[in-house]
Amino acid sequence: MSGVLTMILAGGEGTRLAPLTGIRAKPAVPFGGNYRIIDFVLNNFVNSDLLQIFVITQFKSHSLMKHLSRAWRVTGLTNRFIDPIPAQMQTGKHWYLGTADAIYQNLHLIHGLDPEHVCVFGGDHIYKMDVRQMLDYHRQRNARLTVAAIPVPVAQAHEFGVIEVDANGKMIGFEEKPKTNPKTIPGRPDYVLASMGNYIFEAKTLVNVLEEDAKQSDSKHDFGHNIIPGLYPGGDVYVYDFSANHIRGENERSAGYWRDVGTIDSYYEANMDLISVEPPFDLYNRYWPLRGYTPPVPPAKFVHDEANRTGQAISSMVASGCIVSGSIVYQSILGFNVHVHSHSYIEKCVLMGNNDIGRGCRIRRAIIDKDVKIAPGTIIGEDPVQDKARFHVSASGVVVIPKGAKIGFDE
Ligand code: ADQ
Ligand code: ADP
Repeated sequence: MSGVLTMILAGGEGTRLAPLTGIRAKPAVPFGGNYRIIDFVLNNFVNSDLLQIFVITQFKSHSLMKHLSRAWRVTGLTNRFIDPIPAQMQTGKHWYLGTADAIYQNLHLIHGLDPEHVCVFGGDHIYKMDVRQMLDYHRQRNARLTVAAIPVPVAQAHEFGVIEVDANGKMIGFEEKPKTNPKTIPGRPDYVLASMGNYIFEAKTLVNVLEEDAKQSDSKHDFGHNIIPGLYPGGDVYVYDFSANHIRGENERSAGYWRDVGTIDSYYEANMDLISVEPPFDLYNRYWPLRGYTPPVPPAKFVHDEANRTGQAISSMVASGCIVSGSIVYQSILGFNVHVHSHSYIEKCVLMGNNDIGRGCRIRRAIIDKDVKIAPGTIIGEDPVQDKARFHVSASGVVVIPKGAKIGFDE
């Protein structure tokens, strides 16, 4: 095998994505009709033929575990695996104290496989990366650690680890989520170089730094706050420019596409990216298949209703099992098994699946979680005051309806 072990961090609380994370971890949140957020990073590793993967879970892990067992089961014929790891309190009576502790508590898994390199990647970003190219970069430099990075607008610097790099790609500065005066990219004062939260460690370096960090009582035991700032001054920490990553069949529009879908608005916009006429993120590249879980349901169906109105979906993506009958779906994403009844109009919405939209509804700019039923004649997204009184509404005015809600039946 390649001597490369992967640990996907999928245990964060995801509070900023509430209420979608009310009952499930962020990596398990449905995305793009057919997928869960974690599918994208897993496809990166599977398409890179790196198949020794542990998925480190913690908060609200049941939905994620179910998804992994159904969509990502790898048989035991070879030493390839995708194994979900529950939090097990391996080092005492406490959950993971931070991302570094999440790996520290699982060091026995690293010792067991004795890899040369360990990829520690986040579980909640939408992007495509050929990880082999980052590994080549890491190996060529004999790096102790390589951090993937991407330019982001300076206004967002406070959400990221901000990196300074020399002409050879060596890390010479790092500040986690700077509140003021972030270091901008030389010659590009509107941008900072942000850490993507994806790391490739030389295995023995990782083990050493985690063991050291575990002894520090004042540490947050976090890669961004403690491990990276502590490691780079000692040298041999490199920065991998994600925009140099190339995947066959991708065009210039999609190069460097990476979204942290950490808030309702960023999650919503990333979904909308998929249905734009020339999408910056391409689900249809046959050289980069995107797997997920597909339930055994029939094809989507579009039907004339009794008054001969055509059910149609325009500039939209519609998953299997849906029925759009005598109604119009415009610029929207429908997950599995959504039924939209006659006289309804759905615009710029994300419906996650198992939804029933009654007759004569008008719904705009809403995220509708799984198993939500909406009564006939319901109007959402037309009157901001009413919406705020009834629903969770995001900063940009997107209405979010949590899983299983029944809307309009008893009002
Ligand atoms: P954040 O985005 O704040 O910063 P963080 O909350 O540390 O990310 O989560 C990173 C990953 O670890 C996520 O996939 C999350 O689900 C998981 N995770 C969080 N806490 C965990 C825990 N206790 N146990 C297991 N998994 C956990 C990080 C970096 C920044 C970088 C951004 C990029 O610290 O430097 O810029 O990611 O998004
Ligand atoms: P969530 O609200 O996050 O979907 P669930 O526990 O309902 O929580 O679903 C989690 C995972 O379980 C899904 O990703 C999918 O893989 C699987 N799943 C959900 N419904 C079904 C089903 N009817 N049959 C088989 N698998 C399912």
